[in-house]
Amino acid sequence: MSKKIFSGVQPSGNLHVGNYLGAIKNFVNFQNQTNTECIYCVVDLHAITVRQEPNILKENIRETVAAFIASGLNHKKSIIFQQSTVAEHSEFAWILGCSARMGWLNRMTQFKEKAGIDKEKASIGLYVYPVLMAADILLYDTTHVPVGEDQKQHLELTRDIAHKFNLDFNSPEFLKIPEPMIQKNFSRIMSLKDGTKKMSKSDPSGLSRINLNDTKEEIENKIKKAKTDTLPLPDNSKELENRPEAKNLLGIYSSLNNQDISNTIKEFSGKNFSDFKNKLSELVIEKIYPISNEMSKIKKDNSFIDNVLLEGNIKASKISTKKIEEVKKIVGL
Ligand code: AQP
Repeated sequence: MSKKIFSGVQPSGNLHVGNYLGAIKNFVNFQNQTNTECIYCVVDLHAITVRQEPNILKENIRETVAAFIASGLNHKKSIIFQQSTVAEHSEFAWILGCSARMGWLNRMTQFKEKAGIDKEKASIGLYVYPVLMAADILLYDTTHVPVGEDQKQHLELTRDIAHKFNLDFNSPEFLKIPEPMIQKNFSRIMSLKDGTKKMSKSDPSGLSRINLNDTKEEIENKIKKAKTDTLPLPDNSKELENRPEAKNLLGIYSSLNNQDISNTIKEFSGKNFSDFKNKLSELVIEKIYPISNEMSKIKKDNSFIDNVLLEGNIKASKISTKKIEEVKKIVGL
């Protein structure tokens, strides 16, 4: 059976190693598989659920495309496009919002985390964003969605909404039920300053994450300052359970090197953090710095980036216009 892949990244700036290892690296793997059609979206409508500076947003949209291409995506093989240019996403989100239930949205933990204590002041967009995400995915008859572990609950909601819509309108199998593709190992990269918190674009501390556009010196400095504990590195994975920072750094090393954590543990068992951090810096510079370098070259050519998006927007519109027409017919609009 052929696969249809859809995933998105928010152009909210500060793209980091977590976004790369949890999502973008996988996007590239799928692109290179046979019988697989890939659609990757710069989800700008998701980004504006929290305040974005208009001029910076425009730049961040281009920067996200630059990160996709610098990481190995090829716009001739995959559809790369900008969500807000394909109006069917918003239109479908409204229709799906009429099938989704409040109780389901109330359970979304990401809303609770992002809205904080005073959730009355959060935007309605932030609350209903998982419905827009469902529309993004279901519009393209997606079969598989590669995402980081933090998006698992939203994917389950997407599946529930699709089931409910098919049931409500007596159209079994009209909306395809997508499968999440979450990496088994290190699907959640943690902050360099707190191994219990997700590495995140919006963390106010720049030292908490390695950005995809960091210089070699910035990478070295951030790894040097990353939080650790005082013990030498362990010889078994069980011991890592109570050592979140050690677990995270060993995980980043394993994931970048495409190796099992057990091999990384074997390599560094008994060593102190400063030796390990030197090796980790070397590896991050080897794997991430070329992406950073390539991103700055691509970013110099705005017309190239704009053309990549224009090409992708046309291809995405073609698919989504057809699907929304079918949706409207089923709903009776
Ligand atoms: N720390 C992470 N580890 C693994 N995967 C991650 N992803 C994000 N953070 C990590 C995955 O990256 C993809 C794109 O994420 P996004 O831009 O849509 O938004 P997000 O999940 O909200 O990412 P951030 O960095 O945490 O942004 P802010 O701070 O704005 O909320 C997704 O597949 C995500 O799972």
